[in-house]
Amino acid sequence: MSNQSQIHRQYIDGEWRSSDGGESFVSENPATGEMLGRFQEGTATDVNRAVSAATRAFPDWRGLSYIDRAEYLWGIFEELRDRHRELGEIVTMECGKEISEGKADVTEAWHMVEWAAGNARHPHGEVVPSEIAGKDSYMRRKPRGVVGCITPWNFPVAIPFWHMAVTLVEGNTVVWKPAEQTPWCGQALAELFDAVGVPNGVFNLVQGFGETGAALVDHDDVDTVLFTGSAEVGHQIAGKVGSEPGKLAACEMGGKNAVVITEHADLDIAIHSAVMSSFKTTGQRCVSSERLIVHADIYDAFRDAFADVARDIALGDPLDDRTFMGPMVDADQVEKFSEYNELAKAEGADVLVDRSQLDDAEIPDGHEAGYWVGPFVYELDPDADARVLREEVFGPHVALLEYEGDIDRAIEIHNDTEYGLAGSIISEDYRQINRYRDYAEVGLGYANLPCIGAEVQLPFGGVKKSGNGYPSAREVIEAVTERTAWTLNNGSEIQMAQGLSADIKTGE
Ligand code: UN1
Repeated sequence: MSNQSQIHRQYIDGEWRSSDGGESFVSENPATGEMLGRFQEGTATDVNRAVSAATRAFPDWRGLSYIDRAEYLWGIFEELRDRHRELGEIVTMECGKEISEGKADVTEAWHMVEWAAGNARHPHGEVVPSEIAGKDSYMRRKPRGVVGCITPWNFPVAIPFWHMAVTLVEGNTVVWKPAEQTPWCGQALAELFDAVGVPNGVFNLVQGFGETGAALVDHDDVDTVLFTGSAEVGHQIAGKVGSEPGKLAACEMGGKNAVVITEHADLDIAIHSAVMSSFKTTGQRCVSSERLIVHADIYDAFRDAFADVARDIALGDPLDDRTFMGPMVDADQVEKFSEYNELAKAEGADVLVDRSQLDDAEIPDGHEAGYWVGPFVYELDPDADARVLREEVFGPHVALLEYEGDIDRAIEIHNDTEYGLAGSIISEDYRQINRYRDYAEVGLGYANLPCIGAEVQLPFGGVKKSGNGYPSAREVIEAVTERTAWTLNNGSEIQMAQGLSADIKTGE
């Protein structure tokens, strides 16, 4: 538990500073309803102070070598590893995902830090030949300046490092606003930056809600915004920032992801992959699958087995390692889940499993005030004109869609959504797998695996409504640097490419 007697402050310019306003908010354990800590809410003035500090820190920070900047990150890498269990428990207590997921979140964070800091010693850019023998051309990168990072609650340690690790090593400075549901994780990470002695102003933390985030996005001196979260907010940010010359937003948003299970699937792999894709993190990953597209030849066997697991899946205290599903994150998320479950019924769904209202006996002792739900699984015609087949719920809400015909029919159903983040195919037939690989509209694709669990050394990003083309994790580098195509003349005369004359002609 964070120190309950104090109201945690913002971390600005290397100091814990009191917020300009008098407002504060609490972090709550979604499994128990217990208060975990109280945090000051950042105002536009606080954001302004943080951005000024980051702006002042930028020239010296960019003046360090990549390797010197990375040294600070190695300090954070050590801390994340040494405090794995403790930080994993904080993640689990604050966002409700079970302990193996809480710890994996911290592991994913140190993997990202390791990638970014290790990359400092790797070649950056390319040497490119010129048409003119005496010219050398190179691709070089420069940092963009102050980067505003806005991160979600469901990966409260990993995703901040997707944003910040590469950003800092590339020579930018950061102002970070964590999700309002997970301020304690924000506090814990700011304490890490403080402990390793990152120069003042290079990293800054402001806590708060959407208004605090908006002040960061709107700030004139924040040219780059990294956002991971809901499509609704991401599109607002992308629209706003995109209309301002010189500004850039890299937004990673949700999905309406699917697992395709063909007539050539191994049934055990299909069930295992579908259960993990739909129910890990209680369905609250942006890569979670809310659609299972199953061939008619295997449909009945798959449906019966999947529904059996959904009826039995172990809900419980997320700190107990026998638990598979913890609670949802908050009351709003439970309400959204219930609304979409009702909508599914209204849109003609045949409900197979409805554990949206749990019996008292299913709720772990001492956890009555938590946000408990179980799986909601239904069958629907894949051609139904139904919002539940196209809109993201962000919960254990899963449609079983039976199809007939070949792999192209499955891909047609798969692509019938505005989103395009993650997807998976289960098949023993390589031709079906390759067809799906080439035509499924996703940024992250899997075969004979769940559609979750991307690793940091891959770019993480979606297509269509799921992202705006600047993937995060490894390839956030594209968003936080400007590339220069640089050409140097080694000769003593100017010669031009493309046969362009370099002669200066005058009247004489
Ligand atoms: C998210 O779904 O919100 O691919 C992020 C995964 C994780 C990250 C997911 N590495 O499941």
